[in-house]
Amino acid sequence: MAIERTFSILKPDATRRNLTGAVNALIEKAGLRIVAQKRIRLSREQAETFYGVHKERPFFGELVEQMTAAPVVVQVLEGENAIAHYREVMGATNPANAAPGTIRKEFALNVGENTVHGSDAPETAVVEIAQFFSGNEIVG
Ligand code: DAT
Ligand code: MG
Repeated sequence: MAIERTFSILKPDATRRNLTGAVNALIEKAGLRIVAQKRIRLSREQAETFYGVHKERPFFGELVEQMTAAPVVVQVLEGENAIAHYREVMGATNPANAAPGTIRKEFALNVGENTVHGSDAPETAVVEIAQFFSGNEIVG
């Protein structure tokens, strides 16, 4: 295994309910280091670009609406096997299927408002990090 970086978003349902610290506590308890973080409001264009892979899906419009409805916290997480590890810490996309102790089991409201995003592969992690952070904003 190697030290990796992955891209994370604390979604609007998290910031709205003041859960930034609670979610970060689970991230840090899992041994992932938050090496970059900022709170921003996504533009429609940013959300559409970010979730472009899903643009033909029936939930795309709702997804963009939800992601732009309130601030998000974008992050870079670092650690051993960080990409797959963070997916485990997040839990399944639908919180009904998420394992106990995962972020989505603890906090997600439903399959759309599911509290966090995490990259699904090394290639997507690189692209997603570059959409939101310049190299000197990431401090390992
Ligand atoms: P993940 O966020 O676990 O990587 P994904 O990439 O399949 O899941 O989907 C991206 C987001 O789109 C997901 O976090 C929430 C939304 N979404 C996915 N499936 C959905 C569905 N069936 N209904 C509503 N929103 C959905
Ligand atoms: Mg995904």
